[in-house]
Amino acid sequence: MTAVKAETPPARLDRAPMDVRLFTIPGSHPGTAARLMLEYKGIEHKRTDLLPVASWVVLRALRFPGVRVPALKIDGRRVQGSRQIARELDRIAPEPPLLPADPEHRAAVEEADRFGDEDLQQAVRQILLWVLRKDTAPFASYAVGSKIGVPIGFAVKTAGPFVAMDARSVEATDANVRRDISVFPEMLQRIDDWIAEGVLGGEQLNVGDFQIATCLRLAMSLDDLRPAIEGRPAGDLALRVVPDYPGRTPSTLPPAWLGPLHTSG
Ligand SMILES: N[C@@H](CCC(=O)N[C@@H](CS)C(=O)NCC(=O)O)C(=O)O
Repeated sequence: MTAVKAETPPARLDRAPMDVRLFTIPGSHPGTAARLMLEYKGIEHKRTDLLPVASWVVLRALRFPGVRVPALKIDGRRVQGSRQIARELDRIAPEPPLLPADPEHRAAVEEADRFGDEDLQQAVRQILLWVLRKDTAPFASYAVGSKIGVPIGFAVKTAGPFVAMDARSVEATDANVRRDISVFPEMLQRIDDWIAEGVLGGEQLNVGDFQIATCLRLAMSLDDLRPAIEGRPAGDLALRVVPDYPGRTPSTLPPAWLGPLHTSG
């Protein structure tokens, strides 16, 4: 199916100007979700791209409560986490809403948002970090369009210990990655079902769309995962909501682990 660009409404001019800065990491899926939700709301903002792990120190120094991105400063206030950011954006700029008003639709979108934030996001993160720990070279491709403050070649050369720390911190172990891959087809089916039910992929996008589409786009940057996603409703949604996503990682995962992706659907 042809990718249709996400409809970005015109920036609202009747809002008092705000000083907004997004802190993210190159290729971060929730970081991209936060950026796209800001754009969807027409909220002008600046962005600081941080290197993984170094981000922990910077966010602490900036007095954010946690060490993960996305982190947002709005007129001096600090909001951290993609779900919290979505709700704060709806509070400060209600139109267009990220959470639908209809209670039933809202509950379904909230569950999709939770699933994206807790389940899908972590599965994709564990798989990517497992792969990057074997070879950091693809990291450079995720930094295209980012301003990380050091030459990307230098960042890649020195990335090994940081990626290893990051992989440890998210428990990107063999067992977890094998489990992630084995449940991936069920996850994709769940997303296809939400699209069929109108929870996701409607005319008006919602937080679940941004949360899930960005995870899928990051997953599609992995040559091992992309064929399982593209050409189905979940893949079409990903391309519609996130037309551009940096990064490409060649096939790296042991072929024996990929069996569940080939036997599905
Ligand atoms: N579920 C959280 C996850 C936040 C998270 O783990 N972000 C990752 C990037 S995707 C991070 O900050 N990692 C730190 C690092 O890589 O050093 C959210 O959506 O905000």
